[in-house]
Amino acid sequence: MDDLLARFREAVGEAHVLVEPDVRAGYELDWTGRFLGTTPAVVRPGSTEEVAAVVQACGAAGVALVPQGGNTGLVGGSVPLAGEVVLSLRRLNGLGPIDELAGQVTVGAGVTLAAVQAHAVASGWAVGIDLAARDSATIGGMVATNAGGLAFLRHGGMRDQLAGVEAVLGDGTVVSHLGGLRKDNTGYDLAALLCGSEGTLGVVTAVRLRLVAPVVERCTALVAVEGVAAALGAVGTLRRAGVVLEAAELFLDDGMQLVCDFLGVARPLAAAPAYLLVEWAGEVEDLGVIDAVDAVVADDAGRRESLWRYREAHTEAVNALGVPHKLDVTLPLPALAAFVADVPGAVAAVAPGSRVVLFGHVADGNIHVNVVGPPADDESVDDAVLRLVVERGGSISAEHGIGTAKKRWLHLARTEAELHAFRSIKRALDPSGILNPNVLVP
Ligand code: FAD
Ligand code: 2HG
Ligand code: ZN
Repeated sequence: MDDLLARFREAVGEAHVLVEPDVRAGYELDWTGRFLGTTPAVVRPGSTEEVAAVVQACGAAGVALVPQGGNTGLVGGSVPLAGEVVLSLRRLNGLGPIDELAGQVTVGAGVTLAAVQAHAVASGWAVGIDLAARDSATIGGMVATNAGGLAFLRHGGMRDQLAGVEAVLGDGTVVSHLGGLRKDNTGYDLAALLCGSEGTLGVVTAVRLRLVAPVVERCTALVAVEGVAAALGAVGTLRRAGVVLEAAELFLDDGMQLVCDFLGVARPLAAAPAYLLVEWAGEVEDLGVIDAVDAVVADDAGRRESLWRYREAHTEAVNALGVPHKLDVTLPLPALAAFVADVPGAVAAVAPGSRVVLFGHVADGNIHVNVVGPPADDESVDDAVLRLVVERGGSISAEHGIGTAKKRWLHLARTEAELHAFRSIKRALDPSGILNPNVLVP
């Protein structure tokens, strides 16, 4: 290890090899507090060449590494659970010029989403992806997890925003395809493959992003609804009427109470079984097509943001209750209402007395099942919920990925032939198996 640390210092400079326990600590624990590891060193390269040098040094020493961006991942994939070196990409924070003709930009992997959003807005463009962790989550981490988020309904996920990627593979070679050509039919789409690979195939160092047109007139409404079926019905009505929805989010009444207590704010409207938060490009009157019993509508930035807080603060409010088991799942839309109704019972059967908080991106069929109560290492609740999801035709990961948290259940979602192909790809791009070896691929 001393030799390896010396090679790291040579590659990135002494100041960027962090070995002090109190400095390492923030890189060793995940955002949820459920996954805690330990690392001999956190290495912070400042260029693609430095990343390649660190990867080569790890390869030569046979030491594994975990790439880390903002450490906001929710499946235990960004922390060194088996004593890996942490490779922090946050210093790769360059923002390239906006390509006004193509509507694209190239950015470093360590740039935060919020920084790219501000950069795009300053040039009259917007980024087609958004999430509540925007101030910390990095573009490289979002590529690695193929993040979804709040704008998925309108613009798709991270893979849909990609026009190219640069990455360092497991043997230290650099693959770079950042030209951003819209039509470019020249073989394997490495950007699409690296997207969602969770740091197991390559370390993303730079990303070419497609930008979208900014929305000039935007409205947000929080609508009281009877439940999931009513929320989906309202979304369908709005879409059929030609309303261009930017987001459609759902949370339940106990979530509303939890967030109000956590933030110390009043309820924005009378209690209802559930709440649908919709955002659209248009005018306040557009909401008239749905039959809303009670709704609060906002068309200025300040009031819109305060409505969003009731939804976005769920994750922090749940964390304040205790260490959560997070099960981010998708169901076919016709099965969603029954799933939401049945989950509390399925949880109670294996972990009586647990608190279950359900919310999510309803129009995408994506529900975040949060369970607080069972010890961090007790997986019975995870097992019960994921099996229920598969029984009902859903996916065990909608947008957060597999990480270490769901690796044990990947076989429920993928055939043995698919897993065999995964392993072959892993061996080809990371022959010594040093890139995040304990996540995703069983
Ligand atoms: P990290 O947490 O650092 O890493 C995540 C994974 O990516 C790890 O496996 C890591 O090894 C790998 N990785 C990181 N950087 C690189 C790189 N440069 N190259 C290769 N591999 C890398 N997710 C959603 O999809 N939708 C949401 O709406 C959403 N909302 C969130 C809200 C909150 C409050 C929080 C805390 C999280 C939320 N997340 C959401 C989860 C998280 O923000 C995303 O998974 C995000 O993409 C992680 O980015 P990161 O930079 O923090 O990555
Ligand atoms: C969100 O949609 C994130 O807010 C986090 O994906 C979900 O906290 C969660 O379970
Ligand atoms: Zn989400």
